[in-house]
Amino acid sequence: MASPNQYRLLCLENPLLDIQAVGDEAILKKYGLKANDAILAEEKHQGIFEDLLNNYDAKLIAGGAAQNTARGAQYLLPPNSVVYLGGVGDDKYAAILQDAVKQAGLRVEYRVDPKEKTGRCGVVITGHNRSMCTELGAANHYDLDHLKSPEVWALAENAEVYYVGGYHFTVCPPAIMELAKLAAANNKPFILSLSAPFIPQFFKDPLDASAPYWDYVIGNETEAAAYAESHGLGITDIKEIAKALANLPKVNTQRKRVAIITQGTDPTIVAIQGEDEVREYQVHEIAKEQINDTNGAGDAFAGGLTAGIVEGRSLAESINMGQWLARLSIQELGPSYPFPKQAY
Ligand code: 26A
Repeated sequence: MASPNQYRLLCLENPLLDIQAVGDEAILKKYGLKANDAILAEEKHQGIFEDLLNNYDAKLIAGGAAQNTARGAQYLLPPNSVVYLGGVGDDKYAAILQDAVKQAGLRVEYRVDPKEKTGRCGVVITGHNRSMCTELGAANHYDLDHLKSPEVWALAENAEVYYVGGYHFTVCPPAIMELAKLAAANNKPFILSLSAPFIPQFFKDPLDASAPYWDYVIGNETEAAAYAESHGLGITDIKEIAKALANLPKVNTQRKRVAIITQGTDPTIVAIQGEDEVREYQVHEIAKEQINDTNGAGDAFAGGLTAGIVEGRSLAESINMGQWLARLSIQELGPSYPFPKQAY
């Protein structure tokens, strides 16, 4: 059971094990992948996981975008602050995830599927690009029954902030809507990440159904552009897209919506509902040779930002916490954070 000041942040999405390797043009071409993208695996991608493991010296790293964010937020918050929900299998990959979240001090409430395998994400690094190809497996079987089970729902009711990864729109939109409505009914912040261009493109309807509940919406420049295009906004300027997102209709009128668009090393754009001025925040610079890989940089940013929101810090400070954690994460292999912990 959770006491009122525990597990203040509840996150939901797809727990995955990343099979990450430095790749080359040949492997991108073989599987028809773009250098920088995130997609769901189709039939033609089936061999990629073995290929990465056998021929590219791939590493197994805990992943799943919002699970990375949850570990990141817990990194900055007091012990027992964050709980994460998603679906896994009963296998050695789930055991690796359990170990990683234990080290991070993240509480997980997994729906364990006895028949399905834990989801995998093939990550091909080329330079500063990463191409991700996901087979959701057991993560695809997350359901409302799990969220509504008494222990899990008690954690949801007890939480003060909600973070949902947009990738979950491919899995269980009703679970997202339950959390969104719970947040609005209690005037608690609901944070949504757009996650990848294919979400606004191909999961537009469930995404739009959740939009009135977003208190914070986070994306990068390509996700923002994909949103604008799939919604026929007729704009390409990132600041204008951020404004459009901030000013979509909103259910909980006690909070102004904040739209946050990251742009790699370019400044982070922030638009606030009803405000004309769009703010810009510089990223924390780092020498190129200090970068390990940028896989998970956006998730780390969201983790730091969300930790700031949980602690009731100002928007500027929360964004700074996001930039700080992203800078730490890109120095690690994959979506990871340095241990022993560094202090913010
Ligand atoms: C449904 N899809 C495609 C996904 C993902 C995903 N997490 C959840 N659902 N595709 C890639 N990822 C995760 O994104 C992280 C980097 O931002 C990868 O597991 C990786 O850790």
